[in-house]
Amino acid sequence: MKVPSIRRSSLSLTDRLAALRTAVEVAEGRLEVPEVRGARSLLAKAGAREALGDATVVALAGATGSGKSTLFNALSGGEISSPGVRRPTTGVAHATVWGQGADRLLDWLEVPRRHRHEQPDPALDGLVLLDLPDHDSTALEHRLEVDRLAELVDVLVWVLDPQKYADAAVHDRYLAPQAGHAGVLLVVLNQVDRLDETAAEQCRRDLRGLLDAEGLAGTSLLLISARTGEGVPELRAELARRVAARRAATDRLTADVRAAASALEPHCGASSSDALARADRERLVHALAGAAGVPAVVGAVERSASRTGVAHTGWPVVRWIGKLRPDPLRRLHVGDPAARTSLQPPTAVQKAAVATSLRRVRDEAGGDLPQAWRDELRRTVEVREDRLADRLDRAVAGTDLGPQVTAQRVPLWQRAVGGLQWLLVVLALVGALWLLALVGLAYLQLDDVVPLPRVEGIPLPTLLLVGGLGAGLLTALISRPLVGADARRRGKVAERRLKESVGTVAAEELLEPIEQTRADHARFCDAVARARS
Ligand SMILES: Nc1nc2c(ncn2[C@@H]2O[C@H](COP(=O)(O)OP(=O)(O)OP(=O)(O)O)[C@@H](O)[C@H]2O)c(=O)[nH]1
Ligand SMILES: [Mg+2]
Repeated sequence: MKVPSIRRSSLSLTDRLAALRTAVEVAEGRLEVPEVRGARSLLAKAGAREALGDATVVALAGATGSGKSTLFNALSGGEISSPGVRRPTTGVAHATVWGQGADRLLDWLEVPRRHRHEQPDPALDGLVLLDLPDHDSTALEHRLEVDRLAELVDVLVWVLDPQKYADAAVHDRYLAPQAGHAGVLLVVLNQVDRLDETAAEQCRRDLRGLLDAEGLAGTSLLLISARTGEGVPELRAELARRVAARRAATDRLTADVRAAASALEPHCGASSSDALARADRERLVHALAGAAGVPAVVGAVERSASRTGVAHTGWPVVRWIGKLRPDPLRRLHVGDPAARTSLQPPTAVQKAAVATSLRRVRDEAGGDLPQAWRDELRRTVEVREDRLADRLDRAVAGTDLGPQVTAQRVPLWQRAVGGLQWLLVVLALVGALWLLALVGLAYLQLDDVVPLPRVEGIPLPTLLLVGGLGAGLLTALISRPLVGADARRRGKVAERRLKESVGTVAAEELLEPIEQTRADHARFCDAVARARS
């Protein structure tokens, strides 16, 4: 006994072909292996069958009143399409489906009226029978509908009746053009119950002669009566033969698709590992940051902040010396995304660090993928490596290093210390001038006239001069480590922002393409598995 229902409950041929097509599309330009080429040519061969799937679509066509709907009902085992006395009766196509599925097919054929045959009939499993409107209709849309569906179906059954079987419209327009495609055509002469045996035989011979003359000698001709059921079993058997032939072709194609998918499977390998390890990503960003000169920029930010800090909080007597040196940050030309920086190109060591961390990420992403996909990952990365240096430099140039760096903002405490320094200078100056005045008074022997104020026994002008200078120096010394800490803090902010920029470049140029390739690999494997299932 046949067990088509078990096989058919698995994936349909259409779905399998679609899966194989997905696999081939993903592999396009990546896996140039013979197996992919094999699958591609199989798909080309499958061609239009893909749309129709495993079903065998049979349409009943003919003139109005020839008995299409009556025959359709007789085959379908119930009154599905109403036959009628008023012509034309059937306006839209009706369908009866034997077995499961076919919904997508009928959507594609745009047949809205559907009926599922109740009694399972293994011989007809997979048959989709359509009752068409009349081809010679007074209603134009009927004719268009017939022409449209006649193009799409597998088998066209022409239902003729004893009165109009020789109608030139049918023969010229529909039957004769099918010469050479005799296999897709089946001609039935209906309503033979209305003829006696001699007349029926006469009609049969006459019609046979017509068909032969049209080049349709290979087309079967059956005499039937949809009303009495005469000849209907023969028609059913003929349809079963067509279904079986179609099913055999489907089975063969299914086997071919499965074989093609099996051949692709070795290019799938074990599933790749999960998302890239955070540590490897970080190591890559760190190496890229090194090559892009991030430490140099951070160092310049720190030195620049130190220079400004010292310029404000340093001992005014010597702090101008620092200003003679140029700002290290300005020299690097950072802060303009459109410009190139003046950073040194990466050293051999930095380049090697990038290459190593990139290889690690790639190897990890490659996991246990087959060689072809690992090669693909390598190519994905290589393509980007060339423009990486330029993108990194622009990213570094365009990074906002923090408001304090960009606006060269001096912290409030440094301004306050700067003010204090000037105050101390003024005090020391007052002390110095005072002492100078005392020297003058002593010269004029007037030093006893003006009393000299003292603090704890120390003359006030001396205290002002020495104290002012000493306190200034001390303030500068105390401020130094604070300036350093502030510079390092700014350096940290700059470093974080620079690494973010480098991280974005790494993600866009390297990590995302790698992830994309991995996702494509997963899609490929999934499609292969489906086509093979
Ligand atoms: N005697 C006899 N009458 C039939 C037979 N088949 C159909 N008829 C009758 O013919 C008339 C037309 O039948 P339909 O089945 O509606 O014809 P149709 O081809 O579907 O017509 P349209 O839908 O208009 O294209 C009905 O009255 C049927 O009862 C048959 O085998 N013998
Ligand atoms: Mg009808």
